[in-house]
Amino acid sequence: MIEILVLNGPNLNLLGTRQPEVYGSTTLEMIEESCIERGRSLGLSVTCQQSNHEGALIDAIHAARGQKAGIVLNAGAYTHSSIALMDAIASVELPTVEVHLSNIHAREPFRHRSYIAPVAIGQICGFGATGYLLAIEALVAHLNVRTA
Ligand code: CA2
Repeated sequence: MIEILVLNGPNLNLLGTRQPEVYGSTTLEMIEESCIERGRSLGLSVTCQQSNHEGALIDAIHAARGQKAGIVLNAGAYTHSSIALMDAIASVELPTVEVHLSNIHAREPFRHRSYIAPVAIGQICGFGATGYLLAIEALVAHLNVRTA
């Protein structure tokens, strides 16, 4: 079975508890469950991980090499700062869809730059939790997986 990794970065474990006006009221656990369910309906196995630590995210990306068909990544604020994460994505050569709950381009200028975008196959932002499901579908389309 095709397997994909849904990887979330710093502070996203707090989803649904604070700043609902920016990030919505859906918890990370609910998002992960919906990703697993969407994967199931598409005939994919979805594994979800979250870390607040840059190195742990890099380790998860490295571990995905040869094990997963692709990655859905919300790198949180590391999106705007981490050349190390960019290098990790580039090094594993796995198709990666960048996701953000908020529309980073409509926010502060420092959020407009993404170090992930140049090494991702595409970016989905501004659609809240639905963005993760759109990202899974985009990844499936990219992989040309036959859907169930
Ligand atoms: O919109 C997104 O998904 C972001 O990746 C979220 C990051 C932010 O730094 C990016 O610019 C855009 C922040 C995640 C913080 O999540 C929280 C959730 C609840 C309460 C506080 C923070």
